[in-house]
Amino acid sequence: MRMTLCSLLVCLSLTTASAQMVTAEDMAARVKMEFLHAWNGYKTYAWGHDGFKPVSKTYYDWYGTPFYLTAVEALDTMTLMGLTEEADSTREFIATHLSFDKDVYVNVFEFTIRVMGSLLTNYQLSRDHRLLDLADDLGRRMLPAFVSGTGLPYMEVNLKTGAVRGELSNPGAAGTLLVEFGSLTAMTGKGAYYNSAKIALLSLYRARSDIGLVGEGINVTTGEWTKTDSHLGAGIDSYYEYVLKCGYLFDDSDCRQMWLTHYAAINKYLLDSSATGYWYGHADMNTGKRTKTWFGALEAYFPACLALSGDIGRADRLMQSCFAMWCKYGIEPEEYNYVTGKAEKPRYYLNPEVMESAYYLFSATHDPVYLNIGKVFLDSLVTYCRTEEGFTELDNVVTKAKRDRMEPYFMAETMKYLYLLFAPAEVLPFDKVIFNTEGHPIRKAW
Ligand code: DMJ
Repeated sequence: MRMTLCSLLVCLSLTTASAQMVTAEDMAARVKMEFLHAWNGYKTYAWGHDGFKPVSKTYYDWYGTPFYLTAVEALDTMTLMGLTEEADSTREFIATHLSFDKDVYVNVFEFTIRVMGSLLTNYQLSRDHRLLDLADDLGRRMLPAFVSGTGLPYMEVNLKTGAVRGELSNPGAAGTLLVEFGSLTAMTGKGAYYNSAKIALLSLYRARSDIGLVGEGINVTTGEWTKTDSHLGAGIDSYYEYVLKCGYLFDDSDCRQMWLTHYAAINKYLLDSSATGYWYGHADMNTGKRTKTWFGALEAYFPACLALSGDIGRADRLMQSCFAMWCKYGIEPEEYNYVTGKAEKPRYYLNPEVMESAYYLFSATHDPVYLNIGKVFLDSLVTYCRTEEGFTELDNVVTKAKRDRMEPYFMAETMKYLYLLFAPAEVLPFDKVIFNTEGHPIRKAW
């Protein structure tokens, strides 16, 4: 990685000296300790609930009734960290308490990536069949969501009745299901799962514009685009990620072709190699005309995709930009205007994407610069987001004003990717797994 920007040099010079004194082993141990800090806070104040509010030291549930999201999401991270007793007791709790027989509407995308994804990974890690049975039960209850006329799933499904709602969706929600639903088919032999998610993915692909881009809003009953802004961020991001990953995970030639089409369009219309660096901005999906010069925390997953696709050069250049964006305020904003240098959405929700990209790039290149970058990320999290009992989101990366929420993905992704970056490669053979978009690794060994 070439350090070309002043802020990178400043940021790195502050860290390189100290990074040289700490080994990757020390760093892995530090990440594990910080994970336990957050986990113990959750266990003390929010056990039996979805999420932890680390400032007020209480809990929250997404739907009034708990699905134990933090415990579900943290489980494979604990196993990978070697926290075996903690993982075993948590798995037992989940297997005996988690139930989907509830009269609530849940978000199909979120329950797929967070809950089904974790159940599948943890089934593979433990061979505890109860987890696969739970994933199968959840999948069966979510299948009615796909009956929309276009094959694109409704946003929400009632787990008990199968009733659906939410016609206004987006590619991220409708097209980020095949890693999990396809794996569920491979593990259970029930073809409906793969087919439903694949049809949804194909419907999105067919709805792409003439120049090969997708927008950020689509109606699942008509297939009409409701928002035509195109970018790599919220509402679109993991659609591209799953097109790429499903090509590898399932040897799916449709997905491989879809990735190539989108990859060319993304590099033609979204790539913005401006005076301030190498970025991917926004453009209208039909005309390709630039609409915004924004890039942010969620888009920071894209260096990982580029690295996975074999494009290390672009991955590395974009990672430099991500790191410059991080260094600007000492922590990254949700949306950053790379032309004006201002945070357009200054919040930081403990997002993991930039750590994920550092891990992919280190795994692909073994260049220690990514370890130094990872150390900066951890130091920033500890400096700005750590509370007495956990870690919290920031309302504003400029003022560092804190919110009162620790999202479960902090345990599934942010801490896991940092740990894997520093841990010995044997902890998880990188080339044998595909991570779902929530950081749950799925091994292609059905
Ligand atoms: C996670 O829930 C998933 O990674 C999702 O794909 C989008 N990003 C959030 C965390 O930032």
